[in-house]
Amino acid sequence: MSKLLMTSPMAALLIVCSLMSVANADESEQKRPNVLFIIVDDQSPFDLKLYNPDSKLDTPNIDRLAAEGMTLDGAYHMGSFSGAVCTPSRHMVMTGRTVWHLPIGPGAKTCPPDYEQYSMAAVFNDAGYDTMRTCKKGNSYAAANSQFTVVKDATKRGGTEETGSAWHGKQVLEYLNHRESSKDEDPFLIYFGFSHPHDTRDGTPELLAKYGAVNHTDRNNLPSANPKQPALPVNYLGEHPFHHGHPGLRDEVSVKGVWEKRDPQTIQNELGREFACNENIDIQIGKVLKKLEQMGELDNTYIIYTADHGMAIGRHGLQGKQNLYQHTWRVPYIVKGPGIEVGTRSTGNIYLLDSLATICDLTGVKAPESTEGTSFKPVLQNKKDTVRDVLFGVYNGGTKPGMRCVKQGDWKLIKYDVMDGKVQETQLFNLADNPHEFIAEHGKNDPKLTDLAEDAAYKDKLAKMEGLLLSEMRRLDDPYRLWNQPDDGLEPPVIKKRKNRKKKQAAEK
Ligand SMILES: [Ca+2]
Ligand SMILES: [Ca+2]
Repeated sequence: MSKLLMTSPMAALLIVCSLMSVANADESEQKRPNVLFIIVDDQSPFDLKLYNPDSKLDTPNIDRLAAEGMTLDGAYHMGSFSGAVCTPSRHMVMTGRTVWHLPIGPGAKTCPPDYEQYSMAAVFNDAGYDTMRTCKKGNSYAAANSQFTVVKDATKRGGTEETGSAWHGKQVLEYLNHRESSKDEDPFLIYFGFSHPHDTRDGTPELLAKYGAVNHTDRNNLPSANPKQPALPVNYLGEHPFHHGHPGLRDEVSVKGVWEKRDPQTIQNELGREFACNENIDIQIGKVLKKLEQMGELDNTYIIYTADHGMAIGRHGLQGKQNLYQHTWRVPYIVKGPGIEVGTRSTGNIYLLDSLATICDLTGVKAPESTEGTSFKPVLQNKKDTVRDVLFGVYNGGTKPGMRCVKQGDWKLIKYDVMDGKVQETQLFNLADNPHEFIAEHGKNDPKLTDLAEDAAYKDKLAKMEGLLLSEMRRLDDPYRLWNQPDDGLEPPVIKKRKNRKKKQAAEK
């Protein structure tokens, strides 16, 4: 056989050609995909038209990502044991660890001391990627952030190019320009974070005017009503029917422009500010997409768009991120990139903490063994609709044991055990019938559009969801139990008082 091939010129040509095509295939395989991970600070998915068709927010570039990729409807963050919800959330993004197994908080003992060596940038550096980040500073995982080769972090919540979201965009554009001029061919991981729409929501003058809002600073007077402002959220309330459990919480009492006010004028103005900040973020994303396109890198880049958690701003009478309603527990999540079918939508049932396992899976980078996240690549490839059946959430940065929720299918249970036993509340929702989680105070006069926990017809469903919640708390090493759960012999963690807390809070105002 080999003798025949050696003596036949045609066969020799065929061999050369086939070797060349193998070499070409190798070359294209070696061009590994890039990752652009976009994360905004404090954004409800329901701000976006993608998740709420009634929204008047314009985000053409985020819409483009969705049109060219997949939108996930069931994306959640697992929660927080701190009033600074950002902090555990960003630790989960960086490590893929579950909330009670983070290198901070009650789970610190489950992690080796140098845990940043297993975090996002460290993993991608080891795999030969160039890593760069820009984001706000603080309430984050500093040691993991410093693993990025290029770090351009600063908190930018102003209304100008230099003091606002454009600054973060500029850092990414400068980094890409530098790669281009130095002909750097290594794949990159860029963590493109923003400081907005987190308060203070100082928008640019043009975008504030578009959404009829002002950067309101006068505590003694209300901002003017303006027909250009966003409408009140569908589940707006003037107050929450019972205490949320965190007295003096900054987000509920001292955000500039809102304070403790929940009247329509204050809320609509603040939503206008939020939208102005959101659209400004979208403009910066547009500039980066254009640059990637011009460099010929856009089609070889996985682009993720998400937020560290959602936000209330008037929904259910709340202002902050310290609750477990859908507007705040859920996050926006869009992925575009090679192999993801354009314009698709999926449930997913993902956590933010699955991000690391997933970007590793998509790029062929080995995920650290300590990650507890699940890759949802099969969802992105339309092979599966979900990666898990049950979702768990916690907020207990205030009084203990705090709030918990669990969701399975259309059913969701939220429990509140706060204010030293003075508030012990249970809510049961069917999200297919009642997606906005209307409660009695919304006065909908429809037996389906309310909290069903007190309705005897759902007694069995309630018991099942209570059982699911307890099993998730046990599975995830939740160190607390609620009033109507067995104590399991647990000793709740001792919470260290933070020094200079009062001084720090005063400074944040
Ligand atoms: Ca945040
Ligand atoms: Ca390089």
